[in-house]
Amino acid sequence: MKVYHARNTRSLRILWLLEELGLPYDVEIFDLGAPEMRSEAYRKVHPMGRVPALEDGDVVLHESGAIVEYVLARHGAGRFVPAVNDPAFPAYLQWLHYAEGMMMPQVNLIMVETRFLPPEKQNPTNLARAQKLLAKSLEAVEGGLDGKAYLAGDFSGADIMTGHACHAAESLGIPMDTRPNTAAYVARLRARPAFAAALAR
Ligand SMILES: N[C@@H](CCC(=O)N[C@@H](CS)C(=O)NCC(=O)O)C(=O)O
Repeated sequence: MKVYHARNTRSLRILWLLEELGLPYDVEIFDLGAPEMRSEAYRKVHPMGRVPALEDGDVVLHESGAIVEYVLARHGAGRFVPAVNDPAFPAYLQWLHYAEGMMMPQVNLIMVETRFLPPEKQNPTNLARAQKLLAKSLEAVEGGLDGKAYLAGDFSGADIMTGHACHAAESLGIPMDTRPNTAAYVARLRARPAFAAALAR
């Protein structure tokens, strides 16, 4: 398998998952926003020139959540996914999708406002709104973690998705002191050897 990756982005999820599964993979690393990401060749892999993307033989996939589901279904040997009849399965689906549905749009906005736009184009109102919404989206995570180490029973693909979004929120300065479950969760995820190995690639 080959993963297209840029540091400090969602593509970390795919490296992390493959490290958790102990699967071999190649990685091509872009500088985020570099012209190569918009090249004709790369647009055949990812039509929008973004990361992550995955090649697995003839299969070419983009969308981090779809890649997580694909890798687990084809190569996971049953790991990191509760069975359909497992009581944790509905929560697994919810948190697998919550990351991209509720959290990452705000993470994107904060990144754009604070890191990519030149100062004269930055909009403090948009930034404040995104920070507020991202903090609000963490309330559900905080509740979902009550009495639990992971979001859906044992560590799962849901933690790769929403756990990574929590890691991103913390890295962007969303306060964690009022969210003890989430703070401990982010620390727990970062302490996993596979997470560290993915960061090191
Ligand atoms: N929903 C997509 C989002 C992909 C995405 O927006 N990736 C960002 C990095 S986190 C990117 O490649 N940005 C580069 C750009 O916008 O030019 C996914 O989960 O894969």
